[in-house]
Amino acid sequence: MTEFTVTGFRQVPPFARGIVRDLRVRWAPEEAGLPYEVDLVDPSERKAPAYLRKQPFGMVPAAIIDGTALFESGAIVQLVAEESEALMPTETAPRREVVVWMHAALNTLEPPLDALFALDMLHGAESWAPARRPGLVETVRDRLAVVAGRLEGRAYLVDRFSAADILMASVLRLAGHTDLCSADPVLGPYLARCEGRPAFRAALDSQLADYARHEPAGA
Ligand SMILES: N[C@@H](CCC(=O)N[C@@H](CS)C(=O)NCC(=O)O)C(=O)O
Repeated sequence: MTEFTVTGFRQVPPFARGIVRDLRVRWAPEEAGLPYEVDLVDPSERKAPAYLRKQPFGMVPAAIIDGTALFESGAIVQLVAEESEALMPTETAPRREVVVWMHAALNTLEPPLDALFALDMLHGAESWAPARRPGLVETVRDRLAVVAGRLEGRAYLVDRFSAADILMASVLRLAGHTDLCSADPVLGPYLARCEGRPAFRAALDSQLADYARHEPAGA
């Protein structure tokens, strides 16, 4: 990989800062020690033809790797991980486990956690919200319990830090406005361990610095 550019939003509401999915895509090259550049898109331009050529759904993140336009945060993290043993073991069995846990994070944990995040941040005042929330929290708890079980006696999902932890920790951060992870004796320390990594701090700092640079005057 000689060229890696990540696209994130130029600005987002405060509740979404540190959550938007370009964070995980910045985190991966920080861990791998690979250089990357950031290219920001204004949210108002996300449906413009020029941006849709990079990300057909008009979302972030998008990325360019060696001239190829790519999208889907999980796919981008995986492609970066394939370049670095720091993120993807070379031995077959642990490599397969990393791929499984990457998909578990994206497909089994992220949907209910994202729904809870959206409910609490965007729809809390809707008449249907109080009826919807308990069932959603129960689903989230069930799935978090499986992750906690997997992490029992392990520092990371697959023996040592990998791309699976980038995705799982990024997804668990969606519950950061609740104590669902922080109060758990396994998930709380796991998330703190992941968030304490210098590469995570660098990725988060770079995302937050981009928002700060583009803060509207008088905000
Ligand atoms: N499955 C996609 C989801 C991307 C996504 O939901 N991005 C959000 C920001 S975190 C977005 O761009 N939302 C704007 C919109 O939906 O128009 C991925 O993981 O890349």
